[in-house]
Amino acid sequence: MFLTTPLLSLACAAGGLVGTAALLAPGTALADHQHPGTASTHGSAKPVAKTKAQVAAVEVSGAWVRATVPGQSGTGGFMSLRSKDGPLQLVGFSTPVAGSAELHEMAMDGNVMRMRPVASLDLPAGQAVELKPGGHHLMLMSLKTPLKAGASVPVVLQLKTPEGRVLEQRVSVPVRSAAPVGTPVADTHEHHSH
Ligand SMILES: [Cu+2]
Repeated sequence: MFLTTPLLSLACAAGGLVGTAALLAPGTALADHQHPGTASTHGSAKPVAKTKAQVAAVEVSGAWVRATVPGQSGTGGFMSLRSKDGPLQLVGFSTPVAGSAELHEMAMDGNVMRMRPVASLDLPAGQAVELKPGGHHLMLMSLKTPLKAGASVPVVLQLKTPEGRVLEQRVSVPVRSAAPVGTPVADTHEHHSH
């Protein structure tokens, strides 16, 4: 078992970056992530009832999760999301393969790219919002199993309506060693192709 997480490989996995350290303190973000008013649907580890996961409030395309290398305990998930009707907010996600799941963004801090947790991501109606290397991404941490290219990962997206209701949408996300051709990548130093 590899219990320690090299922070550098975390940053690499999520952002396709090289040579920058991610100043991420695992666990510190969780406090930001609690929504006391919507506690009932916000548990990330709970299995989701089938009837509840039937909503397809957003159109998902180009979804992928970056494959891991031995010893790597965290990785990034990417996709394009388009809310079909009204505006929604992506407020979190869950997956059985990760002990911890957060929404992250990557941003320049001086001349260093860092990633940090965000509480939500706006999905304006009818507009594609990209989760991509170098930008916003799903952060899968404390992975329970290595993720091999060719496998797929079940992910449940948590989508909040303007009324404050949280919908859950299930997506099967393929594991890939690199971004699918034609999908947006903010950072040009895409380098890992194990
Ligand atoms: Cu991240």
